[in-house]
Amino acid sequence: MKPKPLLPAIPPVVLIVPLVLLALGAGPAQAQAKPNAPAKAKAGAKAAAKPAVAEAKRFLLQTERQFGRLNTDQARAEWVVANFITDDTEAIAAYFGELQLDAAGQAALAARRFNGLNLGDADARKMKLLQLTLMLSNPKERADYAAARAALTGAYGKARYCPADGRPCMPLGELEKILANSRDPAKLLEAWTGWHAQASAYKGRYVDFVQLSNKGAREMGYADTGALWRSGYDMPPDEFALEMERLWLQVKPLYEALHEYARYRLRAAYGPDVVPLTGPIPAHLFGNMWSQTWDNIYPLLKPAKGAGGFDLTRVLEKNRTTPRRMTEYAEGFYTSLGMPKLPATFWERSLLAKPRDRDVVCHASAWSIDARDDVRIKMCINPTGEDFTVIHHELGHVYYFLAYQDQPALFRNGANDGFHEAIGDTVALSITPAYFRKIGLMKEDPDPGADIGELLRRALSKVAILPFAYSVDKWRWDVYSGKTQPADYDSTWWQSREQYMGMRRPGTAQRFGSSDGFDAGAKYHVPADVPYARYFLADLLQFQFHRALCREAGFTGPLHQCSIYGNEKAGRKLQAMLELGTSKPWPEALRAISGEDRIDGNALLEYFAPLKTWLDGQNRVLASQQGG
Ligand code: X8Z
Ligand code: ZN
Repeated sequence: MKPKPLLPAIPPVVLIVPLVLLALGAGPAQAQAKPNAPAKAKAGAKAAAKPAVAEAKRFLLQTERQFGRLNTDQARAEWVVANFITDDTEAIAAYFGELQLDAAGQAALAARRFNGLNLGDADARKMKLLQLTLMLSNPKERADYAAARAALTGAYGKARYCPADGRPCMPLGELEKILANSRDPAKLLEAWTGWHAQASAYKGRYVDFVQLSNKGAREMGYADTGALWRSGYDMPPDEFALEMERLWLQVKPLYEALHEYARYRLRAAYGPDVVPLTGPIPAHLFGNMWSQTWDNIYPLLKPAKGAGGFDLTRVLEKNRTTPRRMTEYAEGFYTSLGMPKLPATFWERSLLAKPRDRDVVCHASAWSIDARDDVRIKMCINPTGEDFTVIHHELGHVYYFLAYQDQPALFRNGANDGFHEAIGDTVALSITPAYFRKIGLMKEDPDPGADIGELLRRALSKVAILPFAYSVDKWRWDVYSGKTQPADYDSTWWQSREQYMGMRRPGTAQRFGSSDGFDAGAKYHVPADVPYARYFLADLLQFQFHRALCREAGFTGPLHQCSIYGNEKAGRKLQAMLELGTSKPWPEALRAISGEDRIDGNALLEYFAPLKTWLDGQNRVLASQQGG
């Protein structure tokens, strides 16, 4: 997605909009914004006399009005380029990106004049939100920044692996299918390497982009872009980094138990020459291009007893479920909670299937074009269990957009970006066997003995992603701070994969990549410059939300058996939080739904507690069998 570090609070496109991120938390923006910034800008704060409160309020009104128009224009331009990647559409998107960057920078500087005035909570928050942005005062640098951003997303969207032996070129979607379905290590390695090699082509552009982005962050007084990103959480940036580490340490033992179990089962499937008994495991064996979720290798990992026989992908394929039907299933979940049906224009304007005749950015995204009812998704939907979940995820963004549309423009955003990512996933946690039975996708009654299988399947996405989601931005923070230099992009990326995920670069050569390699750039969010810490937060928050909503629904059994499908009382509780947008610091939004005011791993750990006991038991047995 085209992030927009520009007009912070009015993300035309969310899903992935870093803009969104920037708009968030309004931490102690004044504290971070050191006074070096205005030195370069004409509209410096120092020159002006102390402004009056009335002037500040007028400024906010005007700014919110101006941003509305600009954001809509930019969202349209970005929609067009993401749906038709050509040199011309890229240039158009870059043009609007540049305008928006300029306007956001000007507004941020102007907002600074009002820091310290007694404006009341809401307006003071708006002023802080406005300052969570980049500012590039030099027009050429602004143009270069916007062009680099458009070119990087385009390059990712157009990339293809073309085998040297003349077989047809393969886009990412086809390579992902090989990763998901093949069990031949050589084929897996070819697909993995074929895709990862693509990113070297745009590494130079990314290096330039990082420099420009940092320049923009520094003009606003942030240490670098990473510090700006970490400032979006209603707390000082250093504190946020510590919070992330605290949360990771909380859930690490569960990940380690899953990783150990996966090792034994992969070793049994691929043999000891491919999967070692100790040390990092080659990354191409986990069923996913980035090894971030492992659902696709469930057949290799499923328990001997209690695996459950239901295979959603098989059912969806057998029913020839269309992309539209998949989306209707998801809509049906939200309406069962008392939420409205999607607007007619959603169906007319969304892109739900991969077009055959042109390049599009297939990475799923949700869009709010006009901050009102013009909401859309863009996703190349396949009839798979994985996409069934992703479509619920995307509609979570869409229902959030719709819920906060009556907030003032600067508050039309998630409580923080982790909240935005967590809503659809919270709903998807209620996709249980009992739910499938209810909506007729499953014909038999759910097998009460299949709990561990269901929990394991869920853990392969929700637990497996934790170290990935934590470490992507840990790596990027070092890139932005300059601690990691371009020649070390690959080596530090793989050191980080090994340290947090227990995985290594596949293949025998280049264990740590090469000095001109850019394996990190093979992950969408890196060239698209979408911050990733949000997914780590979302992974924890969704279990806190799920637990709270299940309680609201009066459910008292184990968390993994709860589905809030059809429960309007739970729906109202969720909707009330969504409607707040980002009008309050996020702990207040969290309190409104769950009574808690800290993001915490305990709900996730509670949900998976029966699985953890089972994994520990399995690992003891498997370790003794395999001589570990
Ligand atoms: O990018 C996404 C969504 C759109 S916000 C499809 N996700 C992350 C990813 O694919 O890497 C969802 C979970 C993690
Ligand atoms: Zn998302």
